[in-house]
Amino acid sequence: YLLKDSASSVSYLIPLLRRLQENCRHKALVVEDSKTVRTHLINLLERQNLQVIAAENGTQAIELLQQHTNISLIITDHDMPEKDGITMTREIRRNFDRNQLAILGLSGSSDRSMTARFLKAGANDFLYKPFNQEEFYCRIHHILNMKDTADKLYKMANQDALTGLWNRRYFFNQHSRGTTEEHNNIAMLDIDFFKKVNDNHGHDGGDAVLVTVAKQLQHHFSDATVARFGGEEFCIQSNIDRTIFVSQLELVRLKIEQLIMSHNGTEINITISIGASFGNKSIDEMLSESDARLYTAKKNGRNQVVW
Ligand code: GH3
Ligand code: MG
Ligand code: MG
Ligand code: MG
Ligand code: MG
Repeated sequence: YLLKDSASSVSYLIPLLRRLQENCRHKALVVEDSKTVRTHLINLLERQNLQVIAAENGTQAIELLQQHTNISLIITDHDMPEKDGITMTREIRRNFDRNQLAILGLSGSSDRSMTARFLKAGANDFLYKPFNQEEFYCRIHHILNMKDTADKLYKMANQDALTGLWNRRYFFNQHSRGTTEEHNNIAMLDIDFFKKVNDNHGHDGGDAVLVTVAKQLQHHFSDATVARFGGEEFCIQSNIDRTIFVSQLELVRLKIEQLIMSHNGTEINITISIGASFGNKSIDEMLSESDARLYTAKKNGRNQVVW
């Protein structure tokens, strides 16, 4: 059915088909006051296997944006009652950048400055109506490929490749500005005698342990930021009450102590040491306090929480 409308060009069929298989997940929001054009746009996008929702003006679109968290693309008209496309684009850009949420502007206006005005307001791209269907598809796919690349780069820059946890960079970007939250807790965790795990079970065994510990931390601290700082060292930032936080740390310490992991038919037992810090101090202060307490935990025999 792709060929039906685009028989004149074969060159972009391959990326189109690849997207069809890989990316059923992209959700698009069509914003257009004309029912005929809206229906046509929805139809074109659904044929590319995109999930589509629609709004009749900018105000409605912003409401939908608050209800749906996973919209990757907005296709918007300019002239609409209540809120026009350029005003809406400018408002959206206060909360979402071009990589988080792509916007393609459309307009049937004869005003040739429309392209520049949309782009300056923050649109990723613009097309005059009526448009050539192939050009529309090419631009949509270009925008979505850029978004996929941006998502991939974001992951590579902020996630730990082995465990899938956040990395140090993400942690500092998130928390260096301080917090306005009532409760602010930091914990530094370090696996005890991890070098021995590598020596006894190989680097693969060590890696498997890191993945298991990461899973445990994610499970026990699902509302917190859990990061791998490097090697066998992890950091948790949480905004819950401090007594609850300490009991969660004790619980995960005990859970890991009791856990019997198996690697290539042999059992691996490990323990972890933890240092925690609380209050609304700077992130640097809290980290060095946690680190000092982690050192105390190691010195006092490991497998314990110091706070
Ligand atoms: P302590 O109880 O004092 O923390 O002793 P330790 O042996 O855990 O600490 P040490 O810092 O001496 O050793 C950490 C080891 O972690 C050394 C390094 O080879 C290993 N390591 C670091 N990153 C990785 C990794 O990604 N995978 C594996 N398998 N090992 C790693
Ligand atoms: Mg209109
Ligand atoms: Mg060490
Ligand atoms: Mg260690
Ligand atoms: Mg260490």
